[in-house]
Amino acid sequence: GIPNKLLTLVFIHQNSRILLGMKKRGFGVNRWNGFGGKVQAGETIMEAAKREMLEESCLTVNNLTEVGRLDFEFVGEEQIFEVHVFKGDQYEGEPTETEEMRPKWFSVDDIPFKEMWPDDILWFPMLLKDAKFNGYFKFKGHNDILDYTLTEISDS
Ligand code: 6U4
Ligand code: NA
Ligand code: NA
Repeated sequence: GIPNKLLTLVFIHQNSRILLGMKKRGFGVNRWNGFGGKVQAGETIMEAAKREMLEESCLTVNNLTEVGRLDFEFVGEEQIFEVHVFKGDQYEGEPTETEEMRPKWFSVDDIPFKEMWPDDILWFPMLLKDAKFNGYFKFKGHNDILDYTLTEISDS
């Protein structure tokens, strides 16, 4: 088959707050999301995560760690989206609106799941408690999850 499409998804999570961005164009438009995008030729996935974070929110994150991997199949599309999820809590700069994203801090008790990708509510509890996770989601269109698997990975 064809190689997976590699994507990054980055969250800044500090205690009771998490930074999300309203996607203003392209894939996932009008949804609150993490920051990220396609991995380019010649860069590592970590480098891509940092670059997209800076491009989309004007922040440099100093302590990103990879916490999850999520594979997405969209019915009718051959290519699997392989999303590498990162989080960090130390950054430089001020969250700034860009052409692609409007950043906003949310309380972890008030995350706008109804305006997010429908898989997010399933794995956010793991993200917020600093667990690591692997998932697979089969979507019909951009709203309906037909099948999924989700596994929390223990560090020990
Ligand atoms: P560019 O080239 O920037 O115009 P675009 O089509 O806007 O590309 P891009 O690069 O922002 O897409 O990448 C899509 C983003 O959406 C990545 O950060 C991964 C993320 N994403 C994709 N499926 C997702 C899903 N089901 N749940 C989720 N994030 C998802 O939370
Ligand atoms: Na992007
Ligand atoms: Na992109």
